[in-house]
Amino acid sequence: MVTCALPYANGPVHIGHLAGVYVPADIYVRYLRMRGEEVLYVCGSDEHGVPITIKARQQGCTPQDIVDKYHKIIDESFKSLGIKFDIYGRTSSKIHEETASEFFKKLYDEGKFITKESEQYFDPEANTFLADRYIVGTCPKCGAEGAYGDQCEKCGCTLSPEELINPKSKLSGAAPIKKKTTHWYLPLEQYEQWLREWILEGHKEWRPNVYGQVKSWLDGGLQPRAVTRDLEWGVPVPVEGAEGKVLYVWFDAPIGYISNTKELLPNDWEKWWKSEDTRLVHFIGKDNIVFHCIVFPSMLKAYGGYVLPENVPANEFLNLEGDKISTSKGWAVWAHEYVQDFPGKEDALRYVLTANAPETKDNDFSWKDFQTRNNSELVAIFGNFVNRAVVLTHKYFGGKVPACGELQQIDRDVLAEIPAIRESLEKNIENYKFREALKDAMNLARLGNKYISDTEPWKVAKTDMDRTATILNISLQLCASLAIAFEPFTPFAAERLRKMIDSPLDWNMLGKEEILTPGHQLQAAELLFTKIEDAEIDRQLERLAAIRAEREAAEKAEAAKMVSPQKAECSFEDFEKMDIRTATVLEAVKVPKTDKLLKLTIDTGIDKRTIVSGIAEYYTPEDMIGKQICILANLKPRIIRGIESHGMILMAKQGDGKMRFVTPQETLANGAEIG
Ligand code: B3M
Ligand code: ZN
Repeated sequence: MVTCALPYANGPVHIGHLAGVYVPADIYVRYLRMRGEEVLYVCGSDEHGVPITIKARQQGCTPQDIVDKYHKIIDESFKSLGIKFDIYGRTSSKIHEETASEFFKKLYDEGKFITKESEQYFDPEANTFLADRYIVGTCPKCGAEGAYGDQCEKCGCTLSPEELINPKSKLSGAAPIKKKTTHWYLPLEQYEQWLREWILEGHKEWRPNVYGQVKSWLDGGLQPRAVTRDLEWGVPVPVEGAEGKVLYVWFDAPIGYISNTKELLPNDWEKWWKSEDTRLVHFIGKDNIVFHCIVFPSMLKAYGGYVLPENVPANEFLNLEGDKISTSKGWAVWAHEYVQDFPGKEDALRYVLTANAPETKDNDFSWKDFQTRNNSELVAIFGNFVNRAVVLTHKYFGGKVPACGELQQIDRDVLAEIPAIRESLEKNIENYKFREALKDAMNLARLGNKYISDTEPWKVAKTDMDRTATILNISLQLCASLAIAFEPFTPFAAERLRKMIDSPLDWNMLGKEEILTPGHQLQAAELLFTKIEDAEIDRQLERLAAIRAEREAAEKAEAAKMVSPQKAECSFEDFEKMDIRTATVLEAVKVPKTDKLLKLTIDTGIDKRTIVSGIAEYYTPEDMIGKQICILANLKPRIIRGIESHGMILMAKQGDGKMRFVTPQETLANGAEIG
């Protein structure tokens, strides 16, 4: 039973999701299937939760409209990338509501929950409780407006609504008040000891990032977790007196794995969840670890009779061109856009996301690396080898697999390497090390490519057809092995290859010396992979550059509004000491060898003098000449870069650091006093 985290149906999936969860799971499942394991591969959309209701409100539609839209987009992107679930269900389905409801009810009836009364924010105008996301205000940490009650998206800090400055309801704009409400909680602390034994003692083989996160949660001590919310969108709490309450999205979503199984196999689902020989594996991203390793297992344990995960191979995050992927900032490569922009190159994305998978640490996706890996690995090694073997077989043997003659040392050496590669590939996949496994598969292609380059059958053919036959036979057997080894990673190319050489899909054949029998007819040669040109990459980079520029402009505009705090008090006498006057710039030149300094000759009405000012970043000398400005005339002269500066130009400086000189509303006589 293999599950993938249910994507939130409030946006499309991007390469971070693919690399973190769906591509590795798909590799694993395809591998198990080839090995003859009985596998059920389940996913679906997570269609509840507050962000979906917020998006609906913003777009003036219902939450159902939102999830209908994204469910379809996500489902199609998975299909187009060859990620083949047995079912891609949804948590707004009837069967899910029934299943989640029944799950809650049983725990409720058996007294597995506790209730707690707490004070929650309430919108007195909209007459409804407010989820943290529905409260916005000023971030206490960075001063940004529009920070949410749970998080500031600007500086990324975690918040609670209490911390927001000037909190407002997103619904009505009213200031929220606190109101008492009662919720059901799963007392996780009761499961702590059991979790310790099951995971910390029993699953030391889990990935260090997963094991470590679980350990730190357990060491920190578990608290009761609310499993209900005051909200309208979700599975209604099936208890009298719970009107206006729904199951918390993180309570119902993992039950989605079960309800989606039920949807597919109404009469046969239980064996996948309740029989002792079921192995359950959850593929997730690192932000979901606590829910899959602590909360959901505790729910299953409380319910009783369910199997627990054998492993939870969570990945770290994938960045994009050095920056964190962000849906709200548009900083992403969307799966559905990729398949449109690179038709026929689904495998290239799967390949690169696996080669770069963030299995042990966060990793970066860059378009240049994508291009290089496609062109110099898939095309130049794997594709090139297969193409040479098949084309030469057509050329010399009418497309029929030639017979293998007597082996030479170089043949024996190549054949001797294959079993170890296969063994390593299997071990790596079984241990969820998909990057390493892909390297193994690629090593097999490398082996073939080197073999055909070293033996040069196109030259041998001029003198020795028997030897040519042997070389091509060995090469074609390797191609057949590659079609098996690459099926989990690049399934489209693997299938094309199998069709081209008409070879079987059977893991047990991998590495065998006679997968294809002599005389066996090949189909016409077809390129397995094609090059990606610079222009295609440049187009993607330009798109990202535009997004980055837009974001930076927005950030600057935001920063410009920020106001520095007021300085310490000064006395009227302090102020009176300053002689501030109007003056006109007569001449302006850049101070040599500096970026920021202008040397200005100023008519102050009193005299003509020199002032050196750090405004060259904002004004050219030509901008300044003839401008009336304000100066602090009696500032003690200072030597700046060898020039005596006699006074200071008054500048207004805004939050983004931009400076503007201050000029009187209408032109005045020079030397007019300001105060
Ligand atoms: N939808 C969170 C996420 O996409 C959530 C996963 C649910 S798995 C049961 O990160
Ligand atoms: Zn902030």
